[in-house]
Amino acid sequence: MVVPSPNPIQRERIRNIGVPIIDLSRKRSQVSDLIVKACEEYGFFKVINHGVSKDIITRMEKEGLDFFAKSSLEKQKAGPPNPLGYGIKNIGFNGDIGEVEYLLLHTNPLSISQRSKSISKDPIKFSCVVNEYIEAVRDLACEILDLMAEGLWVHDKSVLSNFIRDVDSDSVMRLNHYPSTFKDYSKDCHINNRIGFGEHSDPQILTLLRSNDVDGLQISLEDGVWVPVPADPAAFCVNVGDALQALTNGRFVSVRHRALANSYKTRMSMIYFGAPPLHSRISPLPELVTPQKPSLYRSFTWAEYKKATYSLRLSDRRLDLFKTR
Ligand code: GA4
Repeated sequence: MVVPSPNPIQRERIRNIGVPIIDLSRKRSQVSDLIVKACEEYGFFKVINHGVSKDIITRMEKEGLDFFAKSSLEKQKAGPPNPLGYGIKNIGFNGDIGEVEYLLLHTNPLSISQRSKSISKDPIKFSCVVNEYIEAVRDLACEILDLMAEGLWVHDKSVLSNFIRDVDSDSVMRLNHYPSTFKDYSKDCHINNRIGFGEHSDPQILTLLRSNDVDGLQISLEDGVWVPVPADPAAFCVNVGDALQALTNGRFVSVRHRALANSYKTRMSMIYFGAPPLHSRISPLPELVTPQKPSLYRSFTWAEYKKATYSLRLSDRRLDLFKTR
């Protein structure tokens, strides 16, 4: 069975009017329908009026910028990324490279407090700010997952959010810093469209990304067609991850995306990846499996999926390994 892909009319629409922007302050039933539609068509949408305070976002952004402004020697103290910690250019363990430096953190407060010592001169403040941001963004992710469950008419409305609410959730938070690629060779100005973070899908359930006012993110609607997602610091970009594609039996699409480092300005994104606990089992929700639409994926634990993820390259279609046929 083939995973649904957008038809030419949908593709034209997204090219002309851009990615769906969903106002969370609208009527709940309308919002859940719009979210389901966006996840089926694109696996991607933006949310506005999301309720995450500007203050929390600004404080997190400042901690990130302060960290990346440090000397390379200072930053290396928070590395190497194994896979958590500070990394530069190298992504994962299998030779993927990008024009990016990053900080990858587990969302567990204990892990954050331990890591902060090598990240900030004021580790207590750093942990507080990060924990506060993660809590706010996790709440938003849970709300979105509940809206999805409502729109999908599944029996247990918390079945999706429970995975990331769990104290043992394996969720991670990433700060990506893409330095400007503008070079002024006196009269000659070069702007390179270098790949900051190459094409991939996110392995987890749901991703919430917020960036500063600098473009770079692109989503792929089908192989070779890239749609730029204009930066919008007031919005969160939300995308379906592989685990949610499996849970919805392929109804939602885990969107392939990438980031370009092609700007005069430096881009920084702050990304929350909502994941299940390692021992959690992922299999298509029973309501979404019917004789007409049998299970597309076999059941797997998040630990199993993560192991497969890290054994492959960034752009590999790892969910294919878990197909039933
Ligand atoms: C992509 C999504 C998240 O950023 C991430 C990435 C992870 C990493 O940077 O360590 C991976 C990548 C991501 C997928 C394939 C593997 C693992 C790098 C890589 C080559 C933190 C994640 O969970 O998967």
